[in-house]
Amino acid sequence: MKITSTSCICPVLVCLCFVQRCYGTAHHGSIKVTRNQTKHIEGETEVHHRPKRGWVWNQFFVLEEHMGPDPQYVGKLHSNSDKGDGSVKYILTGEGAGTIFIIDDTTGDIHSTKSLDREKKTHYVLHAQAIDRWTNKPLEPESEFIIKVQDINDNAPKFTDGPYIVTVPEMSDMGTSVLQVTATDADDPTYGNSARVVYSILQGQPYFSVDPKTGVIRTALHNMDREAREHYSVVIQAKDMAGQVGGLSGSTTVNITLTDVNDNPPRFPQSM
Ligand SMILES: [Ca+2]
Ligand SMILES: [Ca+2]
Ligand SMILES: [Ca+2]
Ligand SMILES: [Ca+2]
Repeated sequence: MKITSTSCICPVLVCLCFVQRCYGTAHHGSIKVTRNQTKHIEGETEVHHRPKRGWVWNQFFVLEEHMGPDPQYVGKLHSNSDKGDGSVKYILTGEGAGTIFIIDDTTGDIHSTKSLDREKKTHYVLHAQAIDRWTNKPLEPESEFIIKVQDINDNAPKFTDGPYIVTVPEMSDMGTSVLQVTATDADDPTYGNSARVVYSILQGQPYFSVDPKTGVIRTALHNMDREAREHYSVVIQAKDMAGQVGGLSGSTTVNITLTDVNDNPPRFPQSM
């Protein structure tokens, strides 16, 4: 919270009403939070932080990749001095103000007019002002807040290093590590399972296996004989949503060649 006004004579209360968007549902709850109070004690400014009751109070949320025909509702600014007679004018400045984010200067309602991409920009920093429409005097100290772009799962995992070419000695013990593959997912790793990747093997069983969590590929048989078969084409899949149905997936090919060990004693051709 940044308080830019230096002319606080008495404790000022600013109420910002926030509509909290619950992930993945159309449910809206609302929360009204009282802002920090500033008071002067012997010429010094002391800021008291109130408990936030588990809500991140100075954030709005807007869902990314919104495709609807109408602007998306973001939230509402509200000043305690607003009696509903239209004398309070709300002003929005900062990132995307007036272009992406439009405010109704009477009601304080903020809408997003464009489809946003969280993978390009995760949040916008804006400033809210409430002024008297007739005198242009500020009714509240200007305050900073954030509009956070809420993630949806719109990026499949990708193997940026593949395809891979590796070797493993023939006759290796079962469970010998061959290679670790890694898929990256551009979605938000801090929320939900949109970027939580699980690995599986699509092709290459029963000779090889992959660890679902680490992506480590191992030999799954012993006695794999180069003289019987030398090349294996293993296909590994990475699926987000922790591997659940509906997750997005990407795959890569791992070309594995068994290298020779000296396991065939020389034999003389038998003469008839
Ligand atoms: Ca996106
Ligand atoms: Ca994803
Ligand atoms: Ca996303
Ligand atoms: Ca050999």
